[in-house]
Amino acid sequence: KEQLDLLLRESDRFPPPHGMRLSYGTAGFREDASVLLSTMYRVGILAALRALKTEAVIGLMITASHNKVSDNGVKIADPSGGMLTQEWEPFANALANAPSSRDLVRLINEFTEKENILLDGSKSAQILVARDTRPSGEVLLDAAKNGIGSIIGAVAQDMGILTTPQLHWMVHVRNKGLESSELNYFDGLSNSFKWLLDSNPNNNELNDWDKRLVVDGANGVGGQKLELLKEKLNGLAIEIRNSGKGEGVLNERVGADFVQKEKIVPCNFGSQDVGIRCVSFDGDADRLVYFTVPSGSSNKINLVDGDKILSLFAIFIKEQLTILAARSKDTKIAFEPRLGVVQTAYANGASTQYLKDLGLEVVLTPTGVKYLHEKAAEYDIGIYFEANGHGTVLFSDYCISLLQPSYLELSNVFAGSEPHKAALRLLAISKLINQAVGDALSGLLLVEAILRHKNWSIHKWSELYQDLPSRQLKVKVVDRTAVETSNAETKVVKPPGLQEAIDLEIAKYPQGRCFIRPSGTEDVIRVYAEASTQEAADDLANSVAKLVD
Ligand code: NG1
Ligand code: ZN
Repeated sequence: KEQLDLLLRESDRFPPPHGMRLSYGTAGFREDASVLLSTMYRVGILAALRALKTEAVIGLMITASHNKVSDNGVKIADPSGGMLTQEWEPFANALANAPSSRDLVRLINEFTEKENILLDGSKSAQILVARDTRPSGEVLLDAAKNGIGSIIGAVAQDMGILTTPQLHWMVHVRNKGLESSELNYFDGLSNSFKWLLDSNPNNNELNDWDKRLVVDGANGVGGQKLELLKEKLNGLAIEIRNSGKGEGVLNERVGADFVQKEKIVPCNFGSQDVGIRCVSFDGDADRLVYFTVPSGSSNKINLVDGDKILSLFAIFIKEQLTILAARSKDTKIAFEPRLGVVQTAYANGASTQYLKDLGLEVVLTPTGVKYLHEKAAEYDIGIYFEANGHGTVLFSDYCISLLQPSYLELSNVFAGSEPHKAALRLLAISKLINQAVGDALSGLLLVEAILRHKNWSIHKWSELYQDLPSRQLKVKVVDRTAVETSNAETKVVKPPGLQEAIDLEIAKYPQGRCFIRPSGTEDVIRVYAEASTQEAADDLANSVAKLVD
């Protein structure tokens, strides 16, 4: 009774917007910030219920990532630090769209009964909440805290301004009973980075590798956090631009999304950066792409995207596994870790071919980290990346246990031997790279450590394979749900006849590949096309966009 009164009273303060259908998409709820108050409140409730149900710490992150500064959004981190289980998404949608407080309370009642969640205050629940640097974040965070406070026993712990992956990491380690402060996060990154650099046999003969690195912080939280982390790093000369402290606007002509989609220099980059290794984060620092500025007067860049980051990680990890597998006959390890690579249909076709030619197992999943992550977790070591720069490397607990020095020793893999070093490098990678979600800060450090190991310039790295020319477009539509797809989004199944029409277009272009899908974060249909020349890729994308219109 007390609980129901509290819910009714509080939720009356956060009426939902009229005539809107909210949907928990690929990255939670995302809309113009002005309509999100009730959604935040309700997602606060959702997080509290999830914490009660799982009896674990849950995360609630307020961000709209690479979207424009006037947008905002909210997503939940499950106990593992990964995305909210898909099983709860329908309930999330129902909650966000409940027309009145009475409907809301009825929904909560039904759902908690079905899920056996006790609302009598007999259990406590903890939710870590954080936000990115968007100005709307503060008020929205308060609404979310109100939602959490509307469930008796649930307590919000405000972590302040964080990158999305920092919050996911905190949830992940907190549920393992480990220390989870921001300082712990920075220490973990800097220590494992140092360890990887020190384990480099070629440490003294650097030539191609350049210490200088220029970072585009998208005027968001990533640049600010890197300023702090930088103090703990040796061996890198990092310059941060678009840190959010100056005039620039979040994600406006800056950041990973802009750089990857437009393939032109972000603001405050230009001829002074020719040939230097540059990297762009997105607005909440869960994505990164590298690039270089070529000489000449054009504003084009050479993009080194998520597919190439994935390829670099895959090469290095595979090399370590090969060294480990070449251990002497009297070792007792009978373990050959299964390495898998996960991409989406947006991966450049040349990258998929390259990875397969390396002998790697490559799988495609639909867009959205939740799908990639889930697939990658099936391997002992699973590497996933979206072309846009979101990705990470997952190590199974079993794999990590076999890389421990104590286990290696027991198995006659002795300190100082090459297999021992390779195992410890893999262990350092598992500590460096975020195990919960893609993370621009840890991704950057792993790229840097590997380039240094291999003594590669960014140019050398970029030449691993030549990207096929591609074009991405978005088409504004009234109802994006009219398009349905299958086969990891590569085939349209609804409306009928559309796929056949797309196939006819594709057939006109050598090396042509094209697919469309409804965006999970914007009211658009996305079109992706690849072909042997840029002109052909543009034409193919444009003609398929016309079919959608
Ligand atoms: P949608 O809007 O569903 O395409 C975009 C990205 C995803 C992912 C999410 C979450 C593209 C083509 N899509 O999803 O990869 O990053 O945002 O931020 O880049
Ligand atoms: Zn992001």
